[in-house]
Amino acid sequence: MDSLFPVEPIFPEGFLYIPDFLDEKEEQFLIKEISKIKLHNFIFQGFEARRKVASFGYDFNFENRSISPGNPIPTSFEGMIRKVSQTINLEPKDFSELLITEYPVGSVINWHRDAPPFEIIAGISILSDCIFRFRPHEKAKQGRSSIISFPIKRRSLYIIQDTARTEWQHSISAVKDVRYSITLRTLKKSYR
Ligand SMILES: O=C(O)CCC(=O)C(=O)O
Repeated sequence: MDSLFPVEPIFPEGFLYIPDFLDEKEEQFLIKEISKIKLHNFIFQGFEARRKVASFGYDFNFENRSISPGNPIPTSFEGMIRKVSQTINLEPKDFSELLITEYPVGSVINWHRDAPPFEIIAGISILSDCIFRFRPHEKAKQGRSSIISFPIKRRSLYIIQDTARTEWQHSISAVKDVRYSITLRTLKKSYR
């Protein structure tokens, strides 16, 4: 029987979701800072995705799967990085990479696990909501019934670590309105 009440999805272990992580003033500040940054089209295996990105701290090259030091993380993001790190008991310097992504209307991010050098992933949603999805990484476990799909609100924070990071893939369905995300990632010890 269908429930009259919305049922909270059961998130994979290691996934944390914090709605209203930013207040409206903090979001406006970040929108202004993002507007100062030149974003470029994301290229994966020779194909141009519709989303645009800019990365700082480290650059992961998706063509040869290598990592190299990148442009320094702009100081204007320090307050937000401090707030995220306090929330999950890390030091701001633990976040080695900051990625800004712009999703034009109708754009997606396909099923993936994040690049191997990175460990803990923190994602802040800006300007609009989206539908976030998880599915098992192991092919044999994949199927329609194994997809966990739920809304991620603008101004929220999510954290992906542990099993959610290693045993699950994530994706974002076509966005209805322009969305920005700020992704912070820590680097695994073996890559430092
Ligand atoms: O936009 C997001 O929140 C997800 C970003 C992501 O999964 C990625 O850049 O690998």
